[in-house]
Amino acid sequence: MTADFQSWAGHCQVSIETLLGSRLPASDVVPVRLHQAMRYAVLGGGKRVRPLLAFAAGELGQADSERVVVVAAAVELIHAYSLVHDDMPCMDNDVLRRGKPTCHVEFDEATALLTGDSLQTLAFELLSEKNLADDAATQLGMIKQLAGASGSRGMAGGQAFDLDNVGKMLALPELEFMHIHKTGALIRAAVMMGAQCSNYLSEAQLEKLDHFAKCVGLAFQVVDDLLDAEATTATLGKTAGKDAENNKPTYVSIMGIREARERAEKLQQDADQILSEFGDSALRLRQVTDFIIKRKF
Ligand code: GRG
Repeated sequence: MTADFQSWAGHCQVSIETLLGSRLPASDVVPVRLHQAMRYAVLGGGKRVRPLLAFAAGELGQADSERVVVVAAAVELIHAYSLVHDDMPCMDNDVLRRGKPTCHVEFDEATALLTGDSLQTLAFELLSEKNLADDAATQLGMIKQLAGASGSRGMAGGQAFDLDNVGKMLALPELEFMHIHKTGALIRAAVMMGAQCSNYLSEAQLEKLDHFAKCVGLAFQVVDDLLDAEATTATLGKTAGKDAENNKPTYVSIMGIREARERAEKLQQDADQILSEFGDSALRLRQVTDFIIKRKF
């Protein structure tokens, strides 16, 4: 990771943290326990990969960063909600997330459920209240995109498919179907919504970015599977080795570590190939992709 990228990413992370901190209800506002849990689940942790993608896509189109940070925050709120619900006993039943006890362990199950619900609705509140695009139709399109990416034909649907297939052997196309929905849809929304904050990108360019985002979404998941198999709980800040323990189909269980690593590299090449058509303006997107592929946590 170059110093230049590190400082850019650090700057994005500070601006997203500041916006989220100011838009999440304060922890002394009633109902206090719920607001404390919402802040606990969102602030001070996570790599903020989806916001980084939104910022990088925004830069590609020279979008106003004050718009992009709102879009990035909305996507991160949906992501945080999904982690809170995913960790609950009715789903993955995990006790560690972002290096600290999961939300239902720190608070309780009912609070965790309401925390996820409230983070989800706050995301749409943010997206609907600010002038995020030059015309209302584009902004409505963003809201629709995030709703689609989060719901039963996106992330929640992918999660349902995942839960249905625990303990079963999946073929690669089925595994990819699951990940395109469960993880890929939100990553795609982050890129596309960041790009849509700009007025300068053509339909053809947006289509290319969408293709890029699909490659990155899958690459993210391949690396996530590799890390689950290879990294430690201390490095990940979440329980390592859960996929094998829960007998979950993954890229590693289907194709082994070496081939999964090759698949991630091939997806990065495909992503870079698409970005080459954008020249230097895609520098940040190339760097975020590289960070996603080479990350250690
Ligand atoms: C509960 C509707 C619902 C959906 C849950 C995304 C998801 C669906 C579950 C998370 C479980 C999981 C570990 C999925 C694999 C990929 C993933 C989303 C990893 C966590 O994302 P990171 O690495 O996390 O971006 P940080 O903490 O850095 O934000």
